[in-house]
Amino acid sequence: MAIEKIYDALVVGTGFAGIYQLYRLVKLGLSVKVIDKAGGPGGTWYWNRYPGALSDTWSFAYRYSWDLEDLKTYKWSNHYVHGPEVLAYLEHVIDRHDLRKYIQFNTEFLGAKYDEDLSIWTVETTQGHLKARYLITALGLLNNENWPSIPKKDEFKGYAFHTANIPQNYSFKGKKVGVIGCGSTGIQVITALAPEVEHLTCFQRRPQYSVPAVNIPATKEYRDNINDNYEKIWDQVRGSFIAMGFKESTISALSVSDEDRDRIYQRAWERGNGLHFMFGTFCDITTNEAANKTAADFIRNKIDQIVKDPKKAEKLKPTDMFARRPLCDSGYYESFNQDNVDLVDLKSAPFDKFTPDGIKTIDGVEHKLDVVICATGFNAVDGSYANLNIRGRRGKTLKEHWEADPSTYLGCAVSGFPNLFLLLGPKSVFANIPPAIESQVEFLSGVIARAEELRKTDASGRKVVLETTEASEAKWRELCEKAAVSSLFTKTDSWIFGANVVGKKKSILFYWGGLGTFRNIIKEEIESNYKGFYPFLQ
Ligand code: NA7
Repeated sequence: MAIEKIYDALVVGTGFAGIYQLYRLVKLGLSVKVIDKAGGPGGTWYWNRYPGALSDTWSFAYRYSWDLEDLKTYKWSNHYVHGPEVLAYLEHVIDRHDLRKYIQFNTEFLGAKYDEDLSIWTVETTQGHLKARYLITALGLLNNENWPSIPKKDEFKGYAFHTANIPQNYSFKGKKVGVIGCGSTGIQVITALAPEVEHLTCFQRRPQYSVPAVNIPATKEYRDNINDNYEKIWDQVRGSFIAMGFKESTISALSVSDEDRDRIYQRAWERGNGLHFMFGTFCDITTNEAANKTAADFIRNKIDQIVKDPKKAEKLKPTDMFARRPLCDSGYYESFNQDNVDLVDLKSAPFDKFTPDGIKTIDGVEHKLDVVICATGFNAVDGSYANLNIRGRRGKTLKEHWEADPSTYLGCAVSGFPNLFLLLGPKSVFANIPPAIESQVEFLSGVIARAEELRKTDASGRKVVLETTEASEAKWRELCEKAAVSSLFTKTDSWIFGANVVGKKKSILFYWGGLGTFRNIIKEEIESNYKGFYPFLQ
């Protein structure tokens, strides 16, 4: 009988996190296997290929920082990157570093079981099982689709897609399209489809605040300036709060005159970027309700100015706080000036049911549709693990462990689940994704490197057991609670606190202390010889 291969490490996922983790583990000289349910790399970007998909971080900061030569030579054309460009970039990184040979696509991760005697994970996939000493899940924050429950879907003669799974050869041109949802995804889909479809019906439950993206071409001068300063730019990103490549404001919105405040908002509106508008203009928009109102009023006024039909403008204006993931767009509000774009306010007329020809709302109106796009978001963060059967010590499942709260240590380790590491697991830092991932990957690669060194020199043949404790988890939970307490995001329901899925308990899913502080915390952890994971060998 052939001896079954035991990999040193198995990584699940080939998005930004999985690819970089693979690169670092290979550099450590470990045998690594990567699996992905998709037919190609890209993770979130592989699946979310809806019309208009765009990263709303500026291009220069939406990439890896660890390959300076590539950073300075790889081409990007605009201030933001569209989905296909992100995919092409990740393919390029894989080829540049010869990583493809480690990856097995079309292989879905179903679950894993830890063997306490051997310190080995057995991983169940749709292509059979695999064994590894370390298991690293890079599943992404947004991979478990959230569908609206509208009765009688089977009766609808047209197609209904979720934005994370739109067939690539499907053309919306000339069709009657319904879009449900107006978060980051919905506003991008609506803006992209408005000019090409026969009719667009936008089903909106709670309106959101959006500012222009200003996705202009990157001139040679702009690019040269970034290239000349790239190291400094990344230093600033890593030390900042939201890590988006701009300096966060330190001025209160309430400390300046009305005229100055408006001038600052207007400048930010013209410069573009939702995150810059929220964090780069004033320091207290997300922490002080009065400051928040000044930003919300400014955007509400803009909606009034842009949208010609006052009834539509009224519906599009949010009344809650400006305290969800900030959005930016390339003409979202302007789309509603087109005759072929309608807005249905679901608060006054919720869904009744699907009909063979569309969707009926409870006011009796039947909205005739050829196709429905559900831009209804995800069961995010811990939701990425909701359908997996991961069993740690004594057969306890991750689901059981997270029943009261999705606890982790530093967003990446779970007590009772030795040698399992989560990239962007619950309570990871809330910040620009690539640098947040890099921080976690580098930290984990460091702890694994240290454990491997010890293992190799350990004469008694003990095994690596990298396991955090319940006490470390509890301390991290407390820190996450403290960091979140002042944020107005806690008072405005969204996926960020798990408040978007029917039946899901609200919880703290991110560390809100910022990337700079998070990096200081992991630096202390390293300097203490990884106290949260001690004793390494058992
Ligand atoms: P989001 O931000 O969760 O937005 C989902 C949208 O779908 C939002 O407008 C929801 O309305 C709406 N929704 C969800 N369920 C329903 C039902 N049942 N009926 C009507 N409308 C519904 O997801 P996105 O994909 O846009 O963005 C996720 C992240 O991706 C984003 O934050 C970026 O980080 C990238 P609601 O506001 O809850 O009333």
